[in-house]
Amino acid sequence: MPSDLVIVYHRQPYEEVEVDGRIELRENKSPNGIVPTLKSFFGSVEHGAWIAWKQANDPSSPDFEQVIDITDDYGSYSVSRLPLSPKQVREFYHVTSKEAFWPILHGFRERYNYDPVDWPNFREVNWRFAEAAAAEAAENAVVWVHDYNLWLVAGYLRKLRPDVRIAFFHHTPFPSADMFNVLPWRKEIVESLVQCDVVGFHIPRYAANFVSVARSLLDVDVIRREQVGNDMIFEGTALTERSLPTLLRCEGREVAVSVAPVGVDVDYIAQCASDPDTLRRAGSIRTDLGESRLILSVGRTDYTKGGVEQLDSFERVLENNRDLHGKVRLMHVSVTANRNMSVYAQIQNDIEAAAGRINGRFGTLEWQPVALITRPIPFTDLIAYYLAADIAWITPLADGMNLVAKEFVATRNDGDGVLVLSEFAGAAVEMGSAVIANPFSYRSMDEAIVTALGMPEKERRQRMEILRRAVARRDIKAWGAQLKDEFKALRGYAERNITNAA
Ligand code: GDG
Repeated sequence: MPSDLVIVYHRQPYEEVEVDGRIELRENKSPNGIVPTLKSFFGSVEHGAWIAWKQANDPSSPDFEQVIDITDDYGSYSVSRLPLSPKQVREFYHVTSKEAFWPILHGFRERYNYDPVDWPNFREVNWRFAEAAAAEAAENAVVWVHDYNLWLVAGYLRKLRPDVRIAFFHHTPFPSADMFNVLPWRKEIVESLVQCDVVGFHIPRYAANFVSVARSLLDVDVIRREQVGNDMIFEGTALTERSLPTLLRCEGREVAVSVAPVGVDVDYIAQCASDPDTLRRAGSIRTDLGESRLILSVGRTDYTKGGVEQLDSFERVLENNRDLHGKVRLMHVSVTANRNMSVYAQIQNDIEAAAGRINGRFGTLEWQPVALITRPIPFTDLIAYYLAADIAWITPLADGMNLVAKEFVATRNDGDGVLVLSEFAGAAVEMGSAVIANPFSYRSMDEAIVTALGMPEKERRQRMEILRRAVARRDIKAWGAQLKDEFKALRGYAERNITNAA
């Protein structure tokens, strides 16, 4: 059945669990997160489709059905699973996306690895996503493509289906032309993106960077420019942008540029945070801590998340503040996503080495300054730690948004707790009332955590109140509502584009 909304996202919209030798499809354990929100869009269309990949040893004859139909609480939709060989997955995802694009998107030119990229494979995989989307889309459907590993889908899809409206959302930062243009495929990527009707980003800076990149490579006219709202301007923070182009004309088409900062499910988190079991769990964590204060740091193991730099800062703080010995503990949750990638294995080793060094230098039988956790913690337990913590210390070197910072704030219905946040997390433009730190400066990092530890209760509560308002204002429901409005507005651009092309 043709679909009015086709979501193209590399992951499947459920978890596959093996039960007695058979694969069962289960809802993602936690309703918090991006996948349930995307699925909720299916509730507003008659039929939806989701395109993802699934590894197959022999993609020409996969041992699974390629298209399955699902009807659940979210609506009725089909899921196309593109069979990719292990080699295709490695080349497309681990090499091209993670070794070449990821470092450039996050501003790490020195980590960029161009040589092993198999560009024809990247094109082929993107082409197959586009073909699958084209096969599922009803006439004039909205096709919503997510993230940089599917950059070429937009251009291919436009060739296959000139009638559809294409929206693209970036979950990562988007760098300036000086950084982005390191990619030798830059023009091909941008030529694809300008075939969209709307290209979306978390914050104005990334959107403005995208436009500067497009202007460096193609003839682009800015036909609308808008001021950024006050709720996304925090004086002096690194990612604040005051105005941005929101409508472009390029190659005879109109392309809207949108800013939609993703949020968290505030209602669900608040409900978890007031659950008696969670409160008991948080209470027992606090009891175990005794007089010690808890600093919590949570993130995937990735050099962009700044885990090593944070541990180094903690080491300096302990070295320079003997009065903190025995009185503060850092729980550093760093979950490895890709164990088979050498770059992540290296970071994991560096984090383990730093934690071990700090515990060895300062720890005693009674007091271990760092508790390093490398396995995923169930979400409800994570909420209990957010509740029990005195400080959330979130200091990525670069991060599209950072949902951990928002989750911590959404959890704190007690109104207390301090957020120390990197000014290079997209979330910082909405959360300027956090203690803002620059992770590239030892002094800024160390002072921020010392300030947070010494902050009087009144100030903690004042800051938390402002943060909670900001997080509630742009929660995941607001994100969904904004995007639904944008999809309605797409009709205008798309129709003008179709007329212009005819
Ligand atoms: C990308 C962008 C952007 C982490 N450890 C555990 C755990 N988590 C959950 C957190 C949070 C999620 O993982 C991490 O989200 P982030 O936003 O912080 O980071 P990325 O994974 O890098 O996501 C990012 C995001 O896309 C959305 O657009 O914000 O900038 O890089 O929800 O809670 N969850 C559980 N146990 C853990 O140990 N259950």
